[in-house]
This record gives sequence, C-alpha cells and structure tokens, in this order.
Amino acid sequence: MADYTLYGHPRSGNAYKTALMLSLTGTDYDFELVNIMGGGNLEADYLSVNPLGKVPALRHGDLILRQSHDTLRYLAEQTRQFGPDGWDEEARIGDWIGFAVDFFGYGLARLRFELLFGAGPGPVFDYFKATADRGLAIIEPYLAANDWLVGDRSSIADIACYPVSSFLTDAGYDPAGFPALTAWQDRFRALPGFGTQLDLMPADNWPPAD
Ligand SMILES: N[C@@H](CCC(=O)N[C@@H](CS)C(=O)NCC(=O)O)C(=O)O
Repeated sequence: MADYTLYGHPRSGNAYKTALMLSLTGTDYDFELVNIMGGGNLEADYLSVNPLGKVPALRHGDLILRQSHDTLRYLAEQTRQFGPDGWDEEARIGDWIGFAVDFFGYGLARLRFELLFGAGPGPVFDYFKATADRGLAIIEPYLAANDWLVGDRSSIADIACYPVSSFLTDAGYDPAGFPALTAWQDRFRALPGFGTQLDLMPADNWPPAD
C-alpha cells in the first residue's frame, strides 16, 4: 500500500492535475476510481472522504486534501519539486492557478463539457466561449515569449494549467491557431513521469465505446 491515495476519474481535469503531480514527482500512490459519471461521487462512502462530492481527493495518512490546487502545493512542499523559490514566484504561481480556475475551468472545460456531455453549441456554449477566448488570448502570447509559466523551469503553475489546456480540440478549437500553447504542451509532455489521464487514473471502461 502506498503512502498516498488519489481518488479521481480519468474524465476529470482537476483530478488529472493531482495525478500528474504525483507522477512527475515520482511519488507512489494508490488510485481509487470514483465514478463521477454514474453518481459514485455522491454516495455515502465517497462523501465520507470528500463531503463536497467532487474529485480529486488526496489522502496522506490522516490528512485528506480536497482541492486540486492544495494537492499541488502540498506535494511541492513534501517532495521539494515544482514549488516556488521565494515570494515572487509564489505570487506568480498563484496568478496562474487563478487563471486555471477563472479561464480554463470556467471556459475551456465548460465548452468541452457542453460538446461532449451537454447540449452542444448554443447559448450556454457561447457564454463560456467568451471566457475561454479571453483566457487563450492571455496565455498564447505569454507562451510565445516564455517557455514555462513561471521562471525558466516547469512548476506547479504548468501542472495546474496543462490538463484543461489538453481539452482544446474537444472544446471545439483548432490547435493550429495556438502554436505557442501547443509547443508548451509538447515541452510539458516531454517531462519525465508524464502520463495521460488514463495512464495515471486507470479505468476499464473509459472512454465508453460509441
Ligand atoms: N475546486 C475543486 C473542483 C473539483 C471539481 O469540480 N471536480 C469535478 C470533476 S473535474 C467533479 O468532481 N464533478 C462532479 C460533480 O460536481 O458532481 C478542485 O479544484 O479540486
């Protein structure tokens, strides 16, 4: 049994953040699949782990973390990898974690959800597209001038932003329109320990057959 247990689902961009951090830092973990597609996240067993009924959750001994970005900060401290060096980096990492929530979580991730699981194109899609467009207009020129989001090395800022960035095509965008973002994704995927959602959070029947 590993010291850490990750509760998640391969569909979840937030759980993928924690899974990537565990894998990129070479931290052993057990994986518990929570079937968020079938309501497993709202069953009593899982609510005793996370009363919010969301994934991820990360257990380490008696401690349970229930926010993806807390898991990144915690594992950065535990492993001394991918964390900030000083308060300027801490604040810049905070900016990108905020970006991941404000523009990717409430933009790109919502578009993907609408196209794959929701009503498809329509007023809800258009509402979230305005946010996603705004976020992409921020990150694309930034990455045209910088290899990594904070400083000159990969950090938890990149780990917070990569998962939902990988939904670009599923969210209805043509990646060819974002050369700097896709070059950064290539750099990120080349990091030792990188894995896909399914590599890091295995589930027998995901994605479901068409
Ligand atoms: N603030 C949370 C958000 C977690 C979240 O929204 N998880 C989604 C999957 S990406 C979920 O569990 N959704 C199931 C539900 O809300 O029923 C975090 O950053 O960890």
